[in-house]
Amino acid sequence: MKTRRMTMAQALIRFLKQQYVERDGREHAFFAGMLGIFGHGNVAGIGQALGQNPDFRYILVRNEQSAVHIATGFAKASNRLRTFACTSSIGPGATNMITGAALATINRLPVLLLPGDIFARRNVAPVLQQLESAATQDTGVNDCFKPVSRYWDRIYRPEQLITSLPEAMRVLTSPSDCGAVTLALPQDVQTEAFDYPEELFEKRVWLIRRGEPDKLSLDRAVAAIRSAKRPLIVAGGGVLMSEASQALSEFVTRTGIPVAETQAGKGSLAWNHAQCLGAMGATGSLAANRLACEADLVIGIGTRYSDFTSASMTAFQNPQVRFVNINTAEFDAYKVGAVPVVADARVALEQMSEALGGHRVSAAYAAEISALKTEWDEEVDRLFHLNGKDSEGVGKPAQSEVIGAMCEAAGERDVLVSAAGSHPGDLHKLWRTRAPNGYHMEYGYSCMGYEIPGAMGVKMADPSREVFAFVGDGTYLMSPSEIVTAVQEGVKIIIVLVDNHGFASIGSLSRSLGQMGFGTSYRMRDAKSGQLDGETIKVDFVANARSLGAHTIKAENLKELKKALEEAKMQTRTTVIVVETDTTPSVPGYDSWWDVAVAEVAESEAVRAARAKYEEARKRERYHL
Ligand SMILES: Cc1ncc(C[n+]2csc(CCOP(=O)(O)OP(=O)(O)O)c2C)c(N)n1
Ligand SMILES: [Mg+2]
Repeated sequence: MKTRRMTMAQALIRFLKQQYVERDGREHAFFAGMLGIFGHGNVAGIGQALGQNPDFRYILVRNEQSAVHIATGFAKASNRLRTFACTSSIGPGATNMITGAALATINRLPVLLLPGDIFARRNVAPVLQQLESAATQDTGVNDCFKPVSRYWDRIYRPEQLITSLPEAMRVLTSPSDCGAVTLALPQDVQTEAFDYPEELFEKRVWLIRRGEPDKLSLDRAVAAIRSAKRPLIVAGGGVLMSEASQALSEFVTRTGIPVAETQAGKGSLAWNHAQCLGAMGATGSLAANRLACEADLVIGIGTRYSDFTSASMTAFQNPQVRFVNINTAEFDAYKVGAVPVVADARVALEQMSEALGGHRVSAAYAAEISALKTEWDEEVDRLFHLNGKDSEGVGKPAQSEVIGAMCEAAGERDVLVSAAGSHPGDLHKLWRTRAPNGYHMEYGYSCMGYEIPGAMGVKMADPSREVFAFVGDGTYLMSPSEIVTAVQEGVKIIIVLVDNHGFASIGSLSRSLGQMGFGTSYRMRDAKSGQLDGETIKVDFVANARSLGAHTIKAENLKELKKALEEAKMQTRTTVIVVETDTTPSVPGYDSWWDVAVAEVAESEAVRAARAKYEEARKRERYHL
């Protein structure tokens, strides 16, 4: 056996450079490089190896959590066919990545995490940043990655890489099992040499399979569709990951079956496709939610049925409703008592289309779909132009007007990125997606702080698309620092920062539960009351973003916002547009509900009233068995 003597870290980098994936005859390098921050736990191992491999791009970031978000945004925008690895030191650098790991795993997106770990040799323990245990020496903070990783290993000896790396790649490239993969790397082992077999470093192409459906399951699904009077498709993120938009469009054009989209699945169809009813569930459109309520067959494609999609299990009220689920993951395919079709979305849609022949929904149902769609499109137009179509607006715009202006400024292929706050709900309802992956909402973990690094990952995946990050003031204050990395890398994104002085989302949720918005707005502590109900805190976001290196623009009204968006598109540098909004005209809910449990006993009359309403609403929650 031919071998090559290298350190464990050098072998790892050399291996990563040789990993490729292939789907539909197209081949890509799987890793675009490594993101990270060095400390004593990785500088002499991974750091030395990266320095020796300048052709493997290394990106120095500002926060390890953001490194994972960049990798995740990149992986999602690449339909899981590419990602980054992330390196950190031991201790806090490593645990900073845990939030990112949870986010990636929940969203089923591949990222490779390489936290440094304490000395395997142990004789110098406790080392700086080591968590000690009196019960065992075989534990440390990196064990916290276990529940948030799809594959987890600790490399105590350099040769363990040889068996661990293929397992890591299997999981990262799996259409059903992918998520965060964590390989904890003790800092001494990273630097230890071993005679690695040359074969480990040969180019390897991982096939991303398109799973065929089982014939019997497909027959049952087709029979269910044939006998349904009011079928509805719920399109989830799996449609986009499988690049099945065209197949879905052909399937629904032929059959007339309408499509409601989850947060991850929005943009599966262009917004103006005749069968596209827009958002589904708690943040759903009037059209989708009305049809869901009476549907007798729900065809879930690539969806996990989160509570936002099922409106906390109240969305589907037809007593006869049945489900067909097309999913690469058996786990999701079997949810809600469905006929499970464990398969790739595109393949399943093509085969179902063929099996259904000329089958179409009834003329009456088709007319109903079309009328609801028209009604919904008019409602979105109204919310985009609250003061009429020609009004340029005076004073602070409403959030729906900001979304309207961004939608009109964005080109056909441009991408909107968001994650947490009041805008995911508004955007789910209102954004008009024109091309697949044009709507990038991280709503599996809905993590404040994902937006800016996530948008950077999206831009790196396809620099030909303009990328807009929609960011609340709360999110911005939590994590603005990756702007520095965007400037460093010449990655241009447009950040629209909506300043409403705190948490509009959780504030209105709190008020809807009778709690008066306690603790949700940015106010000074008042000397008299002793509470956070003093003056509104003013933060100069323009100065802040400029200090980090961004081009900045302040927009006082809708007219200035539209001008700012045009200016931002011309810029080559990351640009931050700050706009204060009027939160009074909020976007309503449309026949939807979300279960947030209210206090069962309380001194406040308003909370008691909210509890009574809550108990009533919960009666609509159903089991689908
Ligand atoms: C990391 C993290 N912490 C807390 C939350 C809970 N949360 C959801 S939205 C929100 C407020 C977001 O404020 P902002 O970004 O200003 O958006 P707005 O609600 O004002 O639209 C909070 C605290 C979260 N989603 N993520
Ligand atoms: Mg806010």
